[in-house]
Amino acid sequence: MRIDILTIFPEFFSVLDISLVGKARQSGLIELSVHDLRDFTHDRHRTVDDTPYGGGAGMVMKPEPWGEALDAVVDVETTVIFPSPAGERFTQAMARELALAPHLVFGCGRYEGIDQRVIDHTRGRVTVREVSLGDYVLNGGEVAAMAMIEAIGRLVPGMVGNPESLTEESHEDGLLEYPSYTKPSVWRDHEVPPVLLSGNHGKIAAWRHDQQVERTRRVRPDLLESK
Ligand code: 6GU
Repeated sequence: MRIDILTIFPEFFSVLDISLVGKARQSGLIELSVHDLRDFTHDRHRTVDDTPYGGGAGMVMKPEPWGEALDAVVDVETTVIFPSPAGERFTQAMARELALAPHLVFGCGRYEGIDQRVIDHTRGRVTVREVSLGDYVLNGGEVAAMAMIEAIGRLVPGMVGNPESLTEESHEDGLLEYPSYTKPSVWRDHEVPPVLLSGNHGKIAAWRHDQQVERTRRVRPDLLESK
């Protein structure tokens, strides 16, 4: 998979050199490039923003640098993702789908957003998704893009040592994960649930499923309604 990131904060993404995504890059499974949006400006101050038409607070990112930057990285098989609190909700299902894409471009906006014509124009040429992590506001798309890249990157075929650890985790089956324990069997007077020491694999599987349902009902009842 190829990933291009467009941002005015390229140094933000140096953390991708470490972590699982860093290993995927070393092995060639993921080919990731970060581009400075200001390299696509032509004025002395490398201006990327301007005041909004119609008035209002904050600044809007100008269309011209975005147009040139996208022209430089987008081709026919590209999916362009614009992280935005006004986008559709990012989910595990979306991560699974995007992990199969040959080429992702993340357009990281700052300030009050990108001139809407950039998104509309790009949508006329390739697949475009405006995607939000959740119902809260970040200062820009960089942290959101990083979270999405980690969620997508670990699902790229060939990525994780043990594929079973992918199917058993939270959200893969629409439920939260069951609690996990390791040695010692008693720690500060807290015992490991005895069923896990029983050696009865049928009972263990049933207990874990009950824990998943109970935990989901308690903290995320919304996930049960959509099942
Ligand atoms: Cl994708 N961007 C911004 N700026 N804020 C967010 C978000 C994205 N997702 C949640 N909050």
